[in-house]
Amino acid sequence: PATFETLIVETRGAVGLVTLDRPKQLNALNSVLIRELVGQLRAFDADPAIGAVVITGSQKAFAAGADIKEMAELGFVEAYIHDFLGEWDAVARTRKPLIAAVAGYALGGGCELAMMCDFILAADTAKFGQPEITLGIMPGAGGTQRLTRFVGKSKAMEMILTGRLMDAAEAERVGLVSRVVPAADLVEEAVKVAGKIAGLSRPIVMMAKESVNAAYETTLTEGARFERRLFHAMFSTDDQKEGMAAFIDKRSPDFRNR
Ligand code: CO8
Repeated sequence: PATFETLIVETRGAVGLVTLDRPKQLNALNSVLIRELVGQLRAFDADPAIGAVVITGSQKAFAAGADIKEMAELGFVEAYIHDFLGEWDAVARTRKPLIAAVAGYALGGGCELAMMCDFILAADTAKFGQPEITLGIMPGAGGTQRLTRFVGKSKAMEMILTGRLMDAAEAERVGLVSRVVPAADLVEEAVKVAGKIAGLSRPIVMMAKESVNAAYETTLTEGARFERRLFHAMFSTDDQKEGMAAFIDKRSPDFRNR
C-alpha cells in the first residue's frame, strides 16, 4: 500500500476515506499534499472496488488554505510557468462521487477544495471563508466562481471582498452545505452517505453526477438535452432492468454495475 506524508488513506467497504493530515499546520495545502491528494483520487477513480470517496480533515480544520509559507516568496513567472494551482482541477474532474466532510476551518483553498467536491456535509463547528483578500491576493482555485454559484453574488462578494467567515448554520441556510451534523458524528455520517451511494449502480450514479455538473457549464436547454440523452442511455443497462424488477418484486436490487 502507498504511504503518504500528508494524508491518511483508508477504505471502509466500498468507500475511500481520505483524511488530510498536517494537523500542526491546520492542514494547510502545500504542494506535497496537492500531489498526493490528486494521485489518490485518480487511484480511487480507477479502483473497481471503490464507489464513492470522502475527504475530511481534523476536528479543528478541514484545511486553513493554501500553505502561506510556501506561497509567500512566489513570483509571477514561476507561478505562470508551473501553472500554480492548475493541478487542483483534477479534483473537480474526479468521476466518482466525492463528499467533503468539513469540521472546523475551511478557509481559502480549503473552502475551494470543499466546493470542488460534489457536496459538503458540515459539522456544527464548520467555518467557511475566503480570507485571501486580507493577504493581498484573491481566491485562486475556483473560489470567485464556485462560491458565487453556491451562495449568489451578494454573499460571495461580501465574503471575498471582506474575508468574513460563515458558520455552519449560515452555510446550510444559503445552500453551501447539504446538511449540518454534530461534530462527533461527522465522519461516520459522511461514510454512511458515501456507502449508500456506493451501493447503487456505479454507472448510473456517475451519469447522474455528470448531469448535475452540466447545470454549471451550459444553458438550461442544452443541459436538459444532455440529461435526456444520458437518461435514455440508462435503459440500455442491466442495472435499470434490475432496479425496476426489484421494485416490482418487492425485493432489494442487486446492482452489478453494468
Ligand atoms: N498556511 C500555512 N500555515 C498555516 C496556515 C496556512 N494557510 N494556516 C494556519 N497555519 C499554521 C500557523 O502558521 C500555525 O503554525 P505555527 O504553530 O508554526 O505558528 C499553525 O498553523 C496553527 O495556526 P494558528 O496558530 O494561527 O491557529 P489559530 O487557532 O490561532 O488560528 C486560523 C486559526 C484563524 C485558521 C489561522 O491559522 C489563519 O487565519 N490561517 C490562515 C487562513 C488563511 O488566510 N487562509 C487562506 C490562505 S490563501 C489561499 O488559500 C489561496 C488560495 C489558493 C488555492 C489553494 C489551492 C486549493
